[in-house]
Amino acid sequence: MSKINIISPPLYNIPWQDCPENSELPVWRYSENPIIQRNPVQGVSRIFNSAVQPYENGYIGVFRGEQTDGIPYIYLGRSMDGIHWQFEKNKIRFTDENGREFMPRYAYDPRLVKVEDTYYIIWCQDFYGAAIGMAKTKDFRTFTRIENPFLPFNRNAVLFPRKINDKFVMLSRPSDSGHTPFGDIFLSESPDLEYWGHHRHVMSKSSNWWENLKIGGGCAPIETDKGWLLIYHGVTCTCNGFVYSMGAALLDKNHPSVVLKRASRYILTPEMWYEERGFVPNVCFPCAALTDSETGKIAIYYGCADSYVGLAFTTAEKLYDYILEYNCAGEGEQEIGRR
Ligand code: BMA
Repeated sequence: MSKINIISPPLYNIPWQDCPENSELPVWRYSENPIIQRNPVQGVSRIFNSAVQPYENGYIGVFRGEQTDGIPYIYLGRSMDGIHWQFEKNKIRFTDENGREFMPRYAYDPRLVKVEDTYYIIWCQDFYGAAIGMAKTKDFRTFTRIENPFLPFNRNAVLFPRKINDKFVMLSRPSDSGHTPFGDIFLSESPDLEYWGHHRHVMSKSSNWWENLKIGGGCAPIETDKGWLLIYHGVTCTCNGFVYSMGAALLDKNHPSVVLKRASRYILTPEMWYEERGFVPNVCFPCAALTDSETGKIAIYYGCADSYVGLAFTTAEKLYDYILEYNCAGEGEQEIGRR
């Protein structure tokens, strides 16, 4: 196994199960999945595509809750072990910079990223079509909206967990307003989280069948001494609709629009009943990863069939070895200029 070190604080109580014998893929599922069942909160029929962070002595998370009127919003949840969650009854109330209430018409697929001493929630909302919503909090009591960072149409925005070359860095996936049949991952930089520029192309969909329609950022990139480990989603189209799998790549540490390596094979694909059967069948949609730098453990939270939350595990070594073994990054992916 190759040596690779995660650069983050240790997380001694990371949710964990050892790898079962004969696991062909580098990622394996929690045996008690799904960890969140249907109708988890009054007025919410399904929770999926959600993100978590260590907080105080346990964990906190932002959860996509599909209300019983069909409209998605973001709900706050707390957990001691990262597996059993208690949700707040009411959706998160955002305020704008002047303290006035700001509630998007809908909000879905939240990511939660801590940069320095602030937590950022990034989601998809309506701004003349699908666009990126963003808010910040330090205490999970007040949530201040950051005005539309990007133009429509866009989805799957995820921040890097630290500034790079003194800039905030965000991945996103420009799209259309429907069930987008295309899409690559791009990167943008900002000195202040308000003004974004230096937009660069990172990765395209590929000729690998599982990701030959579109791709999109998933978990916040994981910093290692070899570069940024990116766990993302890749989509293919079948006669019965889209299939969402998880993929992995390694981005350059100082110039993360450069793809150093990229696995030609998925790291997880819908196989279990809770991934294959639900409101939208055949969806594994990664949104967050917890990491323990002492052991290299990684716990991935992913949405299952737009109906449940699942937990899956890997290690930095296993993921890195798999990316090296099945690397298909092309030379064009390694220039900065074209981007
Ligand atoms: C995408 C998003 C995700 C969803 C996926 C599969 O376009 O809407 O929230 O999980 O489709 O339905």
